[in-house]
Amino acid sequence: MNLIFILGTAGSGKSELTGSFTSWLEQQGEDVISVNLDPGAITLPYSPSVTVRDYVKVEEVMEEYSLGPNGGLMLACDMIIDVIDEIYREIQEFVPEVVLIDTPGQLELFAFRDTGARIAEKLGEESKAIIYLFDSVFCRDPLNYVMNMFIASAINIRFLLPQVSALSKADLLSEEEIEEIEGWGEDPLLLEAAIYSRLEGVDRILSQDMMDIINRLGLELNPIPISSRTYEGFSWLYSELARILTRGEKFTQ
Ligand SMILES: Nc1nc2c(ncn2[C@@H]2O[C@H](COP(=O)(O)OP(=O)(O)OP(=O)(O)O)[C@@H](O)[C@H]2O)c(=O)[nH]1
Ligand SMILES: [Mg+2]
Repeated sequence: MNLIFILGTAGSGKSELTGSFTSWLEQQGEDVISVNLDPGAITLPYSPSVTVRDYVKVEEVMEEYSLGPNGGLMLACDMIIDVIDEIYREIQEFVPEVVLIDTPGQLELFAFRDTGARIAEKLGEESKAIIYLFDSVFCRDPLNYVMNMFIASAINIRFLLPQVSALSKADLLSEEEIEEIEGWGEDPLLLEAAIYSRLEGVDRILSQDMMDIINRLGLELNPIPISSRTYEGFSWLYSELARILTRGEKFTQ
């Protein structure tokens, strides 16, 4: 079984990708299911095979513990740990080859508290990978692009799992904009030039320093442009995941 966690900042397109990539993989003949781990997702753009909301719902947690939306979501995310064994059992009943896992809207609650890493740990011996979404609408700005590199690196260090970056909602950008962002991924000098010409003051210094640190880590972060609307980039994303998880073979033999 191959578990693929989809992470990204709030609104970056995690849920849409979970739904659209599940359908797309089905069309490729893959035995795939989707799992929702966001206790706050009152509506979803897909029907998950397994959902944490059968066990933990943010609105009930808020009411029971008299918490606001953020406190409620924080506690609800922590509570996933208590039900992860049951969720895992439910997943196993499907005997899938690929499991796409949608994660909570607030990335930091999943990735930077204990929750995410402990969940990944609890899911045992399965092969695992992460898709990190760079939200393309924000990534037109080099400062935001570097911020995303920084978060992607932090996730990499935190989870220590193979990771693929994707530039979500690519249909919202022009071809030139996508090419520019792809260039930043391939050649740090192009990113540096964009930082220099488009940013000034603290933004410029911050971006440059962060970029230097990230580059020193030596991580491959070049995001693959994808769209859940047009399915652009899905073949590329698929082949990257297969390369990482199954040495390029199809998941379902
Ligand atoms: N044009 C376009 N819009 C997209 C795409 N993917 C997501 N969106 C839109 O972006 C918004 C956020 O998408 P979601 O999939 O809910 O993002 P998310 O990361 O799950 O959001 P939260 O869980 O609330 O943090 C929605 O309005 C989507 O319709 C895409 O590929 N293209
Ligand atoms: Mg979502």
